[in-house]
Amino acid sequence: MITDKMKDCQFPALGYDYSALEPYIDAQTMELHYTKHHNGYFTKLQNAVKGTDLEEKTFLEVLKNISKYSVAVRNNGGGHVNHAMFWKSMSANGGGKPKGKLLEAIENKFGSFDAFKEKFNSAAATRFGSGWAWLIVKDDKSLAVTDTPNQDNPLMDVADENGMPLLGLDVWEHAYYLKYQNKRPDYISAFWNVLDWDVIEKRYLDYIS
Ligand code: MN3
Repeated sequence: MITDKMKDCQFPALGYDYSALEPYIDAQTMELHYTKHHNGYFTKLQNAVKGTDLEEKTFLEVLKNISKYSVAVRNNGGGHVNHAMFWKSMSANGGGKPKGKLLEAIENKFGSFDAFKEKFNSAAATRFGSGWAWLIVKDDKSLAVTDTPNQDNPLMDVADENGMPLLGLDVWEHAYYLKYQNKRPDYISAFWNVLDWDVIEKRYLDYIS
């Protein structure tokens, strides 16, 4: 999707019912998040791109050079890409651990899967205000955990640490407040129960191959 031209950008299907991730993520939050928040970023991005030279560029080109573009393209381009990836990272049959090469890479980098979880949870819990926590693959193919403010992502040239995102967790209050109120750490713990590790591992294998 990030290698598509911006003019070919489509609003992606969610791929499951709003209630599919219950009890971890409630149906009302899913519906508002997808139809209002994500759709809002998507629509504003289309308006910002229409009739400009961005139409012929790919998401990847634009994100990697985001400092050259408007705040509207940064916020809504990031908002669209981040959410499109987020929905696909989750499944009603999710949870557990990755297998194979991704598990091996996680254990090599962080010591254990639990140590990785702890690092990711901490990045998500301590991200001040709105933003995202990430598992990324850097240019040297090593893994890292990082976080970004607002709708930035690690592909953007403005990010503290760059890499290809494998997994992102939305920690904006709109992602959890109806069910979890101020208890962001409870939402973060619940997230592990809906992760689709097959999808995440495929991103990793596609990127390193
Ligand atoms: Mn969101």
